[in-house]
Amino acid sequence: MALSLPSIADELYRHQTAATELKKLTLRYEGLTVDDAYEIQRLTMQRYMVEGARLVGWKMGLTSKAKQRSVGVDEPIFGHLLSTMELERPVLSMQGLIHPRVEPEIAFVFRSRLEGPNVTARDVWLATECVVPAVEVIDSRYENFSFTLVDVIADNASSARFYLADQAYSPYAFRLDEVGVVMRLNGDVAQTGAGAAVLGHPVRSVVEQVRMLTRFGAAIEPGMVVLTGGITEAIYVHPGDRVEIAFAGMGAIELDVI
Ligand code: 0L1
Ligand code: MG
Repeated sequence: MALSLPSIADELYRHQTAATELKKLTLRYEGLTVDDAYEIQRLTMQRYMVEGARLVGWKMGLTSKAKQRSVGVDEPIFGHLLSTMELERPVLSMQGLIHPRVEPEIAFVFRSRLEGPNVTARDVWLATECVVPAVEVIDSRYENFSFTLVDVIADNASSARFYLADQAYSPYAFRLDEVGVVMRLNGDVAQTGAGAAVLGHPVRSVVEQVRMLTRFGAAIEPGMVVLTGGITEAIYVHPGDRVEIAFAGMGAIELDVI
């Protein structure tokens, strides 16, 4: 089928807003590249912004070796975070979602702009206002949560919802690579992990985020949030579930699914 990136973006937007699955783009459109996929992602997100959503930050995906292996890649990807994706309370409604999964993350919130190909971890620390425990809800719009790299980038890196805990912390309070996480589903331990699962250290994820954004002429702006990536594997959730995520030394998030 002939490639029209705006019409593919239109198709994705329709499936995202209607919460309906679609067949992988790469099965239907030959020759789609990673750059095409980021352009589809940008065009899709623009649709939401024209309707009033605000760009509030970025998310890094495929930041753990396990996730990279599952897609057969060795580098992370990124997506947009919109104001409409942010949960004000730790309550996740299944409305508008297909087959959501949740994963614990550490979010960075920025006080100053970060851009450029040569950004370092030191630049990231200087620009960081605080770090916050977070939960990301991912929800691939593809059938069976199955995709290639190009498909998932076009689908905004499976981004669906996110929640930041009420309490923020100084970025210097803890070694973020050593922060341990225990995620329980309805009282049973479902996943455990540590911050080091995120590219070795969550700050590396922000460095990568800035470098990748630079390629596309974008930046981290003051006030923005970056979700650095899953500390554990994501787990499927269903109505009635309660997910408790304990971040050692950083409190806990209790998320109810309705
Ligand atoms: O946040 C993530 O790491 C998800 C990236 C996309 C892959 C997936 O949906 O599992
Ligand atoms: Mg994630």
